[in-house]
Amino acid sequence: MFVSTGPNIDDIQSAALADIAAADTLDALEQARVRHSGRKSALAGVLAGIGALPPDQRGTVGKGANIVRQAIEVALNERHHALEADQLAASLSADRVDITLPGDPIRAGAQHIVTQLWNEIEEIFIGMGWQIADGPHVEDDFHNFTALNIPEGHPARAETDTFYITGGHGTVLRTHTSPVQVRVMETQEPPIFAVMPGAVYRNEDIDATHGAMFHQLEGLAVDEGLSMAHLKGMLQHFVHELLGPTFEIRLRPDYFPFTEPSVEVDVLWTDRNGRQTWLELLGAGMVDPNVFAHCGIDPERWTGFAWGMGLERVAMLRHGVSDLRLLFDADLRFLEQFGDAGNVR
Ligand code: 2NL
Repeated sequence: MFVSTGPNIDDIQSAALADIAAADTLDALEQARVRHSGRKSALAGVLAGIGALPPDQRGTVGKGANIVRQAIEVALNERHHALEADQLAASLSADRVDITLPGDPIRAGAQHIVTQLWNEIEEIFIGMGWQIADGPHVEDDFHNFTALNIPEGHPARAETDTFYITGGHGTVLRTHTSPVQVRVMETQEPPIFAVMPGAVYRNEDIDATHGAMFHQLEGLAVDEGLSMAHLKGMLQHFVHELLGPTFEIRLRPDYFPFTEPSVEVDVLWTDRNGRQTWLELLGAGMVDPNVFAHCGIDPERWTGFAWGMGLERVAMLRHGVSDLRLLFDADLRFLEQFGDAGNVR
C-alpha cells in the first residue's frame, strides 16, 4: 500500500506548473524555480525521503517524483524561452526608429551682412567682365605705402594708425587693399579691370564707427584713354545695380595720395522716413602717374581710375545699423535678422 509522508506528488506538480505559467517576468520565473525545484522545495523533500521508504515503495515513488521533476524542468525551460522572446519583442518595438518621421529641423544660418555685400559687389563686377584679386594681409612697406605715393613722414604712416610687425623692418598689416592693386599691376599687362575685397587693419581705438580690423573693396581699371567720364559712368552703373535704379550719385573734389584728381562719391540716400541726404559712399580718382611708374606701368601710354570703399560702412547704411561693433560681436540675436534667403548665394 502507498503511504504518503508529505504533500501529494500530483499536488506538487500542479502547484509548480501553475506558478510557472503565472510567472510574467524572468524574475518571477526564477522565484518559481527556487520554490518548486530548488534545494528546499517540496519535490526535493520527496526525493530526499525516498531512501527512508520501505523498499517496495521506493521504485514507484522514485519514478513518480522523477517524472514530476522532469515536467517541472520542461515547463521552466519553455516559460523561460517564452518570456525572453516577449522581452525581446517589447524592446524591439520600444526602440524602433520610425524612419518616416520628419527629421529635426536644421536651423538655417544667415550670411553676415558684410559677406552679403561683398558677394553682391563681386557679382556686379564679374557681370562687367572684371576679375577678383586678393593678396597678402602682411605686407611690406613698398606695397602698402611707397608704391602708392605715400612717402616717409606721411600721416598714413604714423605709428598710431599702422600695426607694425615686431622686428619686421617695415613689415605691416595692410592698412588698405591698395597693395593688392600694386601687385596686380606688377604682374599683369594692361588692360586691367579688377576689384580687390578683403580685410584691412588699423591701430585704432574701437568705437561705434572705428575698428582695428574691417573690410575694404577697392577697384582698379587701367587701359588706354580712360578718363573721369569712364569712372563716373561705371560708378553710376554700379550704384544702380547695388542699390536700385533711382539712386543718384554726385562727385566732389577730394584728396588721396595715390590719385589725381581725386573725388568723393556721394549717393542720394532715402532713409526709412523718406528723407533724402547726400551720404559719402566711396573715394575714387585717376591713378597718379607716380603710382603707375612704381608699378612698372608706362604712365605716358596708360591711364586708369581706382576707388575704395569701406564695406562695413555701406552695410550699416543699408541696414540702418548705428554701431559698427554689432558687426563684430557675433551676437545671434543681431546676426539672425539678416537671413534673407534671397541674399544667400
Ligand atoms: C577711400 C578711398 C581709394 C584708391 C582707394 C587706389 C589704388 C591704387 C592706385 C590708386 Cl593701386 N588708387 N585706390 C583710390 C582712391 C580712393 O579709397 O575712402 N577708401 C575707403
